[in-house]
Order: sequence, then structure tokens, then C-alpha cells
Amino acid sequence: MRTWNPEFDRIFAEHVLEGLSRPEKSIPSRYFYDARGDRLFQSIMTSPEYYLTDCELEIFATRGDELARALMTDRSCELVELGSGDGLKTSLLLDALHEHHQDWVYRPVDISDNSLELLEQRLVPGRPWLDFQAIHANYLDLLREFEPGGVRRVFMFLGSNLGNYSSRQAITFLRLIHAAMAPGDAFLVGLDLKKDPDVIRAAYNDAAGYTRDFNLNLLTRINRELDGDFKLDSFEHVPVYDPASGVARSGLRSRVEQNVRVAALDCVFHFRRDEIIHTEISQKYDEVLIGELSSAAGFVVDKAFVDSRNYFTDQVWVCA
Ligand code: AVJ
Repeated sequence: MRTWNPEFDRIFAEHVLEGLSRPEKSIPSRYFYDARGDRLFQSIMTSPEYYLTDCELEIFATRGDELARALMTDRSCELVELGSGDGLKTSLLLDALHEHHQDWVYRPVDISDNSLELLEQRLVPGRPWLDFQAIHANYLDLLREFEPGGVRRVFMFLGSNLGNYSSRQAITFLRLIHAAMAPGDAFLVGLDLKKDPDVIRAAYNDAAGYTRDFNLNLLTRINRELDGDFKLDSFEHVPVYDPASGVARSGLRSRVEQNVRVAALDCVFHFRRDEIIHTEISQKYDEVLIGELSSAAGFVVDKAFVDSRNYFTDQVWVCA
């Protein structure tokens, strides 16, 4: 596996310092995903309330062949997956392409070397034709390294991962992808749609408590990696959803006024009672929002697939 940027640890410390020093405290959601966070996310994905994975899987399982046909060409191709996912959906697409004699190089890019290894164990056995070339990197940094042209590329960003960005960040990110693309390349993106707010609220507040543990894992991680003394039971997971904007937001509420020392940062952070550490946003989309986003970044929607409940969409975008 190729590691593109080895400085993850230093960057985590910097981001925690920066995020907890702000008047509105926050920690970037990408730090959920250490080995334990990856496992918790797997549990979230199998929880009955978290519909996103099932919906996207349904699209890949029932429309995989159409998806493959929408992406096929007569040139050699690489599939660059930003954030590696669990491999199931990707394997359906790769298998559908293989049936059409389209054996693409598959390059999953992920910040978690742990999940890249799991992915390799899941995908490679039984697929001797698969050229698997994982890249361990922050995909934001890596995207700047792609020279458009040469081999045809299809960038893939599934699972409504885009929703973790604010709309400004999302446009910046989409422009980075656009800049890495040459005419004829494509972008396959999975987006969670607006729907009954209670369905969305339940998805971020599962009864088994996986989402709560997933959020609190950020504090566990600071305790372990940065020698922090967060008391986990003095913080509560608070998910909220605003149907008008489509923003689902998660945070950790301090139940009491308290000071928390993080030794590796040589810092003590003060928390007022009820103060929130913002941990994640998960944007829900509608057609208007998708139109605004795609065109702001220079894309047009070429094909759109939805699941049977109209909860989720996978779309092929091309350069306008
Ligand atoms: C992987 C970013 C799509 O926002 O729904 C799941 C992560 N957070 N439960 C999402 C997540 C809480 C997930 N994404």
C-alpha cells in the first residue's frame, strides 16, 4: 500500500487544538475513523435505523448493469474511489464492468490504512483479474496531485460522504475533482435525499447506541493519542435535524461545567455546562440543491438512479 502523506498524527493534534480553541468548539468528523471508529461505523451501517447503506446497496444491486453501461468506454480506465467504503457496492460495480470485459484498475483512497487492508481482503480473493492499487492518503491532498488526461478516470464518492462538508466546502471539494478530470472522465456520487425528518433523526440516533459511541470515540481517541482526560460520561451525544436546510448535525454536549486537560497539547480546555463540541454535519439533498452544487462546480448531471423508496440517489456527473 502506498502512503501518500505520513503526517496524520501531527495533523490530528493540530486540528484538535484548533477546534477546541474556537468559541464554537468542533472536531473534524474525519477523525471518527480509527480502528474502533471503523468498527462502530460498520455497526451503524448494519443498524436497522441507518437506511443509507441499504438504499445505496439496493441501487448497485438492482441497477449495477445500467450503472456499468453508463460508465463504460473503449479506453483503459481507472476507478478512483475516494474513501474506500465497505467494498460491497464497489464489488458489484467492478463485477458488472468485468462482465462487459471492462477490467479497470481500482484505486481506493482512504485515510484509514486499516479499512484499506480490510477492503483488499474482501475484494481481491476470487477476482484474479482485479488490479487493486490502494493509496493511503487524505483524498483532499491527493486530488491535487492528479494530472487530468492520460488514462481515463472515473472518480467515485459514495455513501453521501459529500454530506459531511458544508456547502462551501462541498463546492471546493467538487471543484478539486473537476480540476482533476479531463473530458470523457466521469464522477459517480452517492447522495442522501431529504425525506421524513423522523426517518433521518432515527438514523443518527440508533437505539443500540452505535452512533453515540461513534461520536464519543473522538474523545476516546484524544484521551489515548493525545493523553487527554475527557470523562466520557460527562458528555452526551446530541443529534439534530433541520428539515428546511436538510442539515443533520451531531455534537457532544458537556453535561457539567468542567476543565479537560490534553497533555500532548499542553492545554486545558474549559467547557460551560451545555456547551457543544460540533462533530459532524450530514447534508440531505433535493433536486434544487443538487443542481446548484453540481453547476457551481462545473458539472452536469448525466444520469441519476434512485432506490425504490426514493431515499437515496447515485448519479453520474460529467464536466459541463
Ligand atoms: C459516512 C459520512 C455518510 O454522515 O451519514 C453515520 C457517517 N455519521 N452516522 C453519515 C455517519 C453518523 C456517514 N457518512
